[in-house]
Amino acid sequence: MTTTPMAMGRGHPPRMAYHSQGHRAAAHGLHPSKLDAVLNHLHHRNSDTGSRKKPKSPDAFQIDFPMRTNYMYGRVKRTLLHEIFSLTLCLWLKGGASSGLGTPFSYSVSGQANELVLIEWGNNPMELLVNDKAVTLPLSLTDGKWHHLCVTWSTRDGVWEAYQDGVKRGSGENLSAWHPIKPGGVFILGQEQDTLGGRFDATQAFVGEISDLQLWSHVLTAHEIYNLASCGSHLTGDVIAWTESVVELHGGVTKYPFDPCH
Ligand SMILES: [Ca+2]
Repeated sequence: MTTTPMAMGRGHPPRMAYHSQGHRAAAHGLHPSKLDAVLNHLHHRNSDTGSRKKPKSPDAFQIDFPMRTNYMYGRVKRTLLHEIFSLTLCLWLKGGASSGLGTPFSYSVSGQANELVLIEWGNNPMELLVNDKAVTLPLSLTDGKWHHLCVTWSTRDGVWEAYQDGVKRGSGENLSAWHPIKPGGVFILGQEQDTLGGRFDATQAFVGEISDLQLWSHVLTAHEIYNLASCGSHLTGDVIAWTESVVELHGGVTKYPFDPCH
C-alpha cells in the first residue's frame, strides 16, 4: 500500500495561541485533575504490584502516561552515533485515550524536528514520519488493549512496512527514499518535538502505556517480528534497547514492573 507523503508542519495549532492559554503555567501547579490522576495511579500501582511477580530483569517494565500534557515524557539516554540507512522500531503499547494515541515516539535532529516520528494525532490514523514526510499506517490500536507494533523502513526506495501483533498490515515505498537518518538527535517517548528535545504540544502527547521499545539499524524479517510479537524470542535493538537505565522519565511519567510476554 502506498500513500501520499505530506508535510507534517501543516495544521499544527499556532504556538502563540497555545501559550496564551497558560497551560505551561498550570502544569506546575496542583491542578485538581493532575492530583486525581496521581492518586489513581498510586492506587493502581499498589494493587498491581500486589498481584504481579517481581520483574525478572531490568527490562521488564512499562512506562505510563496517564494524561495529555506537554510536560510528561521519557528521554532515551542514547543517540545515533552515525547515519543509519534502515531501521526497525518495535514497541508494545496500550492506548489510554478515547481518541488519538498521540506520539509514542519521536526522534529529532538539528534542523529537522521530525526526523523519525510515530504519531496518531486528532482523528488522523497512525502515521510514520521520516524526514518530515508521512505515510498513514493501516493499524488499529485504540481498543485499550496491549498491542505489539513494528515499523520498518529502508532508505533504498523508501520502502516501509507496518506490523501489528506480528502481522504485516501494510507496506509501501517512496517514504523519504535515499534519505539517511541523521545522527546526534534526541529520542523522546510520549511527546512530539517541534525542536531538538523540546517544544512539546499537549494535543500531540501520548496517553497510555509503553513497554519493550527497541530500535534496530536494520530491517527485521517478518519472521523475526512475528516471533517478537508472539513472545517466541526476545531480540534487543542495537540503537535502543529497553532497559531501565536507558529511559529517563520526566514530569510524572511512572514506571511499573511489567513483562508483555508474561
Ligand atoms: Ca508538534
